[in-house]
Amino acid sequence: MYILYGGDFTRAPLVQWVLEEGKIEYELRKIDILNGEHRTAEFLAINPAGLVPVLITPDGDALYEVAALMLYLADRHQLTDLAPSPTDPDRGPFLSAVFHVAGDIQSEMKRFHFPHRFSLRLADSAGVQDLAKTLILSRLDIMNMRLEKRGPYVLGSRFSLADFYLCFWVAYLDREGVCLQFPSIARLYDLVRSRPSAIPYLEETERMAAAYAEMMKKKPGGVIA
Ligand SMILES: N[C@@H](CCC(=O)N[C@@H](CS)C(=O)NCC(=O)O)C(=O)O
Repeated sequence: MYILYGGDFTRAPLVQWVLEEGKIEYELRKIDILNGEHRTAEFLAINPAGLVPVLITPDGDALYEVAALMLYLADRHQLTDLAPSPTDPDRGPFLSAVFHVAGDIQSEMKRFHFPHRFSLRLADSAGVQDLAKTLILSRLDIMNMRLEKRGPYVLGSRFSLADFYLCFWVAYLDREGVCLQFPSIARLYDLVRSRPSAIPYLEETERMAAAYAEMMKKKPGGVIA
């Protein structure tokens, strides 16, 4: 059986959603990152980087990097409705979208949520957060143009985990603002959010995003050091 280390205010729900879509058995072990559980000796022995999520496979490997976990599970369990197989012509555009979200959107979300780590002075934090948001919006603008030309999903008429991945980060951002500004992303968000398996995850993510934004207001010096 798989073991997933995840928890609130993490991106682990992305992996949980794939596990549940694939009806794959797993045990969830919650790590409370607000209370620093990701930095305990016990967790660092599992992932020395001190980052969540981590997936322990039935073979005993400890895998990390959320995009890798989603792709690994989809490939390993042949969930071709979530990830086109390596010989499918859609595989290239699919990988391209997944890596774009991982490398260019998700990484800026880290700066958006942890601006204090990228600021030499506390006073610079708000500017770092604004800059991260501006960069994310410029990338969503391009995504929006692509969806406008060839939507409604990232792969045209075919849903894939790339859509859920993108929507997860939209849910963690200023969702309403993004949807107003980018109609094709709004349409995608509505479509993904209407999928029964996605509803609880996106709703929960919307709640987490609102709660995290409140915490950031109260602790401008950083919710997590
Ligand atoms: N590149 C990694 C980043 C993982 C990551 O940053 N996880 C966050 C939770 S979503 C975390 O563990 N944060 C704790 C921290 O940064 O101290 C991935 O995509 O899986």
